[in-house]
Amino acid sequence: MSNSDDESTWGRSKVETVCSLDCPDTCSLEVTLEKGRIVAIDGSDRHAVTDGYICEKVRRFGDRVYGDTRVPHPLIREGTRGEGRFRRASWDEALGTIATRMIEIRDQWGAEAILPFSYGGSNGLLTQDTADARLFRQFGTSRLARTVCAIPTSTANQALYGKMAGVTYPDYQHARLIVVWGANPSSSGIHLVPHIKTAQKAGAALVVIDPRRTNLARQADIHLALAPGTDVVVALSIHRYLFEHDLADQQFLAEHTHGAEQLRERAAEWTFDRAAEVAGLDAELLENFAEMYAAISPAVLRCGWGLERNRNGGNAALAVLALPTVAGKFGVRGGGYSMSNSGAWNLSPDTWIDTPEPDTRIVNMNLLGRVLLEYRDPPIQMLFVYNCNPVATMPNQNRVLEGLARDDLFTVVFEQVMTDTAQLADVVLPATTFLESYDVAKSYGLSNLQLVRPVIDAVEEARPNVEVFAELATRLGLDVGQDQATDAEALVHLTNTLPEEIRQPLMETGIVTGAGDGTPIQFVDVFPDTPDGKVQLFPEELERESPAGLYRYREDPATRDYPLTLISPATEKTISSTLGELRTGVARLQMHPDDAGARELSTGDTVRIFNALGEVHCPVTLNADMRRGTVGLPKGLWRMSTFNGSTANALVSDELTDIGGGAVFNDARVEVARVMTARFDNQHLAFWTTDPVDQVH
Ligand SMILES: Nc1nc2c(c(=O)[nH]1)N[C@H]1C(S)=C(S)[C@@H](COP(=O)(O)OP(=O)(O)OC[C@H]3O[C@@H](n4cnc5c(=O)[nH]c(N)nc54)[C@H](O)[C@@H]3O)O[C@H]1N2
Ligand SMILES: Nc1nc2c(c(=O)[nH]1)N[C@H]1C(S)=C(S)[C@@H](COP(=O)(O)OP(=O)(O)OC[C@H]3O[C@@H](n4cnc5c(=O)[nH]c(N)nc54)[C@H](O)[C@@H]3O)O[C@H]1N2
Ligand code: SF4
Ligand SMILES: [Mo]
Repeated sequence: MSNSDDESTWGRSKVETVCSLDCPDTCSLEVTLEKGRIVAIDGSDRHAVTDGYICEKVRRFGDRVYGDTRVPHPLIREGTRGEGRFRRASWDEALGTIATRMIEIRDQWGAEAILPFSYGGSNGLLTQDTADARLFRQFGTSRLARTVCAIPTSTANQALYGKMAGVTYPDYQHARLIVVWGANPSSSGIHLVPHIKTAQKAGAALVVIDPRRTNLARQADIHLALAPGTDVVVALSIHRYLFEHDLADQQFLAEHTHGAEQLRERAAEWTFDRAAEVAGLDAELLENFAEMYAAISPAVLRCGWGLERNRNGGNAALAVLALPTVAGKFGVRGGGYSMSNSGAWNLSPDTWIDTPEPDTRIVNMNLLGRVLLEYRDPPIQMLFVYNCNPVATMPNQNRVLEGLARDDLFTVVFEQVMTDTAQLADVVLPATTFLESYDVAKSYGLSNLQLVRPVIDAVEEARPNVEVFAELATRLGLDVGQDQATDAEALVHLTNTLPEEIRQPLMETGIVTGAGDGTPIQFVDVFPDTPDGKVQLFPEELERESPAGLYRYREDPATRDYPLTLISPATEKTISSTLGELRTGVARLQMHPDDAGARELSTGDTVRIFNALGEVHCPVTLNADMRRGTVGLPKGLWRMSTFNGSTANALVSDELTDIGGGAVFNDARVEVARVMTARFDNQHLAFWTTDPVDQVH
């Protein structure tokens, strides 16, 4: 069903919807259709923050919708696994095959031998944790801990402040000091950037804390190019300074917090000199920043996700997010912090799933390779992947590939396009995109809920998640609700469970704005919803979880063999691996000229980036914006984007963060060497040319 409600279906028309991809901005979109096909996608003015413009990626989303890599109909594997030979199947045959296999596996091994595997995908409330959750809960499969992103930061944020909403983009204009810490909004949330610029024009100072000189860092008053993984000590040195110089807001601490004394004690050892030495910074610059942060208000801190993806990530997030409390930065517009607002609506899928979670095995998704190869009692016999592309996005790629290569594993991949993961499936099911189905987008950068609606008919035989899981459930004899067989019905069901003050405006106007009219002031409009309403500066449960205790630093694991730190942040070309199929040109390693000089490398040389886990072959680009000792590859590459079919995740271990069991994507240690002849893996080599402007940032 198409919603091209103005003009004739076959003429040119413009239709409004919302981008629900895993991006904090949730833009309002204007999609231009001709003869029922998308011809252009742009930002609309409907949402003030979108302000009529969107990123280049989604402007090109039509190329994905109608592209060659799209999965047009169900597929069943014909050749050997990985060979990429499939035959066309009907939905009936594909779902019948899956249902039969699920029942056989349950009878032989128990239902916990089935692992549903999903993450962001289209990121809305309908595409995940609706019919899928009902089905898997009722069937009693293993449960997935969705830890690949945001778990250290959200665990820290939740422990400190509960689900308190953060400062939203428009209020950055009111700040006099903006601190961007481990975030790169120029790529990963572009609508924040103009608000930062406006504030700067009005005299606000900007500080960026990032191992790379990002676009924003170039325009900052202070750029602290710290070594990855050392944020915890940098933040602690500022806490120490605030406490020691009587700059901590004692009245606020007394009224609104617990645990300040314990935090002060843990920070005591981190003088500027010591922190600067560990973090590889100039101690004076660090001190300048601390003085600025103490002196200037309103000060807002944008905490990103780059700082969580290492062995110290949870404690880093805690120490950073505790800064506005200790410095007393709340209670004014433009003051406080922004993290993720995804919890702020307090919406739990349990409200609309109405099937309790079974007490089955919980599997941390970051361990996928290990899980497939090593877990027993029962071993995983079926992996059901949807909203996710684990070959491209999970740690320890070679172990993931080895696991997926198992002969006795039955893999279902429910996908929009033929991803690297789908290539290894037994059955591939075609999924709709957010332009072909209903959803509810919950913004994690702003504070709103918006309705996503189909603007075109589903391409070929693609179907929305809810519909497919509902049908599969029926085939398994399970009850997922008779009234929820389509995404439209499921939308009505879901929204009917929402409080009336949310449901009504959402269904009538397509948008609901959160606390404080969408621009909440912390400690004025929104407050911590911790058990006693206070900020927990020393959450005991995390002290027990964290291997070295709270606010403790764990040493750099670099060795002589692998002295360089590899990071792999978001780029403007993909959303995680989504749209990776449209990359033109091979990816490039970004490396500081000094590190390159020491290895006699020049721009354009083909290099081997390696450690004990794997190796990546691609050209190198000398880039003085990288910190010395830190090299960068893009996040979300498809295998075809390097010479040997391996990406950054082939070098990332499946060890976990200190808090929350997160992935350590930015904590890989590697060495880099020139190769005269790259090991070309022809199956994955898509290009023989390289694209010189293909930079990390
Ligand atoms: N274009 C685009 N937008 C996206 C995404 C995408 O893939 N592409 N992904 C979306 C998703 S899923 C997420 S989670 C967000 C992530 O958005 P961001 O929070 O911006 O996260 P990253 O891009 O991972 O890293 C941000 C910055 O952290 C730096 N960094 C790396 N290690 C460290 C460290 O140890 N300490 C500090 N202080 N900085 C470090 C990196 O150099 C990078 O510039 O973006 C979302 N938006
Ligand atoms: N090296 C490195 N790796 C990283 C990161 C990093 O910083 N460095 N960051 C990590 C982060 S922040 C994240 S969030 C993860 C994300 O990792 P993933 O969750 O794997 O995200 P995507 O790569 O976008 O893959 C989502 C897939 O879901 C499909 N999809 C979208 N909508 C639907 C739908 O409605 N139905 C179905 N069935 N499928 C759908 C898309 O086509 C896409 O292939 O990657 C992580 N991986
Ligand atoms: S990916 Fe982000 S910036 Fe791009 S259209 Fe979607 S919400 Fe907007
Ligand atoms: Mo993410």
